[in-house]
Amino acid sequence: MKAAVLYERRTPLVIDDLDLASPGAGEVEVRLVASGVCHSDLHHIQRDTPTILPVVLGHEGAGIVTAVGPNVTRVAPGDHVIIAFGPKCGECYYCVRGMPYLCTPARPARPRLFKNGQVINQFLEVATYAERTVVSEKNVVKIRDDAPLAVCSLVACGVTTGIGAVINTARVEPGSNVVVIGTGGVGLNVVQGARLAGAARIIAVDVRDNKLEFARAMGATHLINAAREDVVERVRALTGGYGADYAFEVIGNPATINQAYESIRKGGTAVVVGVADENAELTIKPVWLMRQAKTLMGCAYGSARPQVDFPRIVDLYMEGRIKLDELITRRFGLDEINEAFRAMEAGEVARGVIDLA
Ligand code: PAD
Ligand code: ZN
Repeated sequence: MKAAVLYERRTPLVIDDLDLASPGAGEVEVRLVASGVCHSDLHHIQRDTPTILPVVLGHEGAGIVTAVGPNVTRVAPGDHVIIAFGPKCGECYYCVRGMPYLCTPARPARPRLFKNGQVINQFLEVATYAERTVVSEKNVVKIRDDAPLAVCSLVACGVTTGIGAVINTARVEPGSNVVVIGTGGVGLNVVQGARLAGAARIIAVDVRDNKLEFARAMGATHLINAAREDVVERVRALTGGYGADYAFEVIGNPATINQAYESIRKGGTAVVVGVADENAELTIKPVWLMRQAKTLMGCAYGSARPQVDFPRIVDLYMEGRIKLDELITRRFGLDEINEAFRAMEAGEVARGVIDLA
């Protein structure tokens, strides 16, 4: 079975032949159809993170169930599924409180990928840059058969995170003024989440004009190129001098998190979606946090409950209420995965997708 392996940080992924375990109790095997290319994967290539190498990256996948182990009840062979990344034990402190995006399982998943007997780790317990994967049945969400799977792969991370940040995390009210800083694969979905929520103004901020044009197509009403314009000043000017009700940072950089915080009005909410470097620190004056009564919040995986949110998002797409096809600028073969990361870094694509079927 072919998969893209990260053997050493800051080196290209290697397309390698790996052995995949048969599904054990509570596990399923999925033939992957597609996997989106998310910046979070790139962070683990470029940065020193807690992820243990060697690892098969990829966490934005969809496919078809090919086999199930004993005691599997949620899905059967032939089912179309979107894969939800990260542990989803269903029993820990967070899972039972409806926050599976914070799942802290008692035991890690067993190793399922091997090269000559050596364990190869599965990124976030899913490892979707591969032809097939074996995951817990709790990591798969059955979806309707008539939804195109390649497009639905994006629901596994970028779409759910972006729309979820607006709907679940911040709970944006109709008529709000919303700023989205960083309109890449995830930020574009914050833009369309804001449209779905009925935001009045959706102010897209990026340093690349092509990204801003993508944002306009997803529903942004105003565009700010941060390379040429003062973001905070422009946002204030567009919001009657007050600042926005909500700002979403979707890059992962302390300077733009500060920009989000400065862009909101008194009593407004700034949401950090971007994943910052492990050692990055943020400086905010607590006295202003108090005086301006602002809220600064983090957003993991769009605060989503995948078993509820994935089918809903797929229905929204199938009813023409959200755009997914427009997110996919380019498709790549598995052997072109390093080129797909280059294209993302160069800002050439809204989202790249690896075709695996
Ligand atoms: P992307 O590379 O597609 O988009 C990033 C965008 O930011 C690009 O359009 C850049 O041009 C733009 N950008 C870069 N610097 C600036 C700047 N100074 N000002 C304005 N715009 C800028 O990445 P992505 O959308 O796949 O991911 C974005 C972040 O979200 C990244 O940190 C990723 O790790 C994180 C993420 N978080 C979660 C979560 O659960 N919170 C889920 C998925 C991704
Ligand atoms: Zn992601």
